[in-house]
Amino acid sequence: MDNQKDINQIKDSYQLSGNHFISGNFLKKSRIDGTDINIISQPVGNILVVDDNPQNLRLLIAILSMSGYKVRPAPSAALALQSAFSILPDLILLDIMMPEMDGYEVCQKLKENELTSSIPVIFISAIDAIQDKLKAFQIGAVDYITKPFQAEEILARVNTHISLRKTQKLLEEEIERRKEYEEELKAISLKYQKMATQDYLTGVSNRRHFMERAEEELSRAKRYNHPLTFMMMDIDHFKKINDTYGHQAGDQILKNLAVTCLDNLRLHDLFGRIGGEEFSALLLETSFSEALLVAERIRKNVEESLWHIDNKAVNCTISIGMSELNINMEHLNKNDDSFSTKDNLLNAVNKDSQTLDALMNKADEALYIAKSSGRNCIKCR
Ligand code: GH3
Ligand code: MG
Ligand code: MG
Repeated sequence: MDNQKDINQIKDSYQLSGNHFISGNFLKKSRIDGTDINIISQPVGNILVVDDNPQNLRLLIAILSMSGYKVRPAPSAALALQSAFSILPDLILLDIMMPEMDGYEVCQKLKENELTSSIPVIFISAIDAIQDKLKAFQIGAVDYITKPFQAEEILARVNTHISLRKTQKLLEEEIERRKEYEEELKAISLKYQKMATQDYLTGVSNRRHFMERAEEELSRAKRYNHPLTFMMMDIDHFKKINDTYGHQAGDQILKNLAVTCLDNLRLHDLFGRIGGEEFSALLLETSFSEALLVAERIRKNVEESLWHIDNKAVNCTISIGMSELNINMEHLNKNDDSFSTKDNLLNAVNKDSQTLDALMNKADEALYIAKSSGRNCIKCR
């Protein structure tokens, strides 16, 4: 094959159509409003051509450059790998038979690396055996062109794979954009969920969330006759603490108190800030006597804590009011004949009257008694 003649023919046919090739860029003549203007296009793709035969290399460069592709030649496998990793090409035309390392091995190395694995590789080889073609596809080639090749065939296949690659890249970018968007949405939704359920200052449940969860747990406890205790806590003379140490110190005390309470409750107990300096807890599966021990531990911990806020040692006390779900434990879940229908009915009526509001009111009454009994104490109703 007379390569120089081929190249000249390709150039001639290109110039006949009004286009010119200038050093890697693609000069296109256009006519707008009767005036000829030259448009220099960006390369339509970046192709690495690997062939140890200089004539083949020159011919392929000429064919591809003429179509506006930016072409990088690599006359050996080693240079091909070096070139591919330094600037990622959009496509690789790869000769199979080369000294030292053949095209298959080059392709395998590219496919093994995350950076280069998705670059389409077209084998271009004089080997025409089906086993070799199959091997090429098995190791990840997208196409196979046999030598001697036609310029039109090279261009048709390269154009197809370049445009497939572009579509694939666009899709990948779109998927990435959507993933980022979804992450953003998730973060925003989480933020609003937190805002809707958490107390802004202490991070514990806010009143609404606490009440919602408490309603659920109360109905579960009633259904399964499980014990449950409600606790209402209020900081003693908090107004005075604010007046003495400042509102910010007061805020810090609210945060510290929340931590102290959480430290003394079990993970599945409910806890929330239901008012300015009022916190509530719902102790699940907990009888009055057990809850009393927890309440006393919290009261004592708070009383004994000395919080250092703005270089000042501050302490406070709390009063606690408690109420329980009265489930009449001795009679329940017994298939015993002595447990009369009347007892059953009484128990049902009793449970129905024990709404969350009723429990809270009772705990509130107990808290009122604790305050009027000198504060820093626990009262039950
Ligand atoms: P008692 O022992 O009877 O409960 O007295 P008290 O002073 O704690 O109760 P009172 O209801 O008179 O005052 C509550 C104070 O709590 C007044 C209010 O400014 C303060 N407070 C409410 N919310 C916050 C808050 O978010 N931060 C701070 N620093 N103070 C708060
Ligand atoms: Mg108070
Ligand atoms: Mg109060």
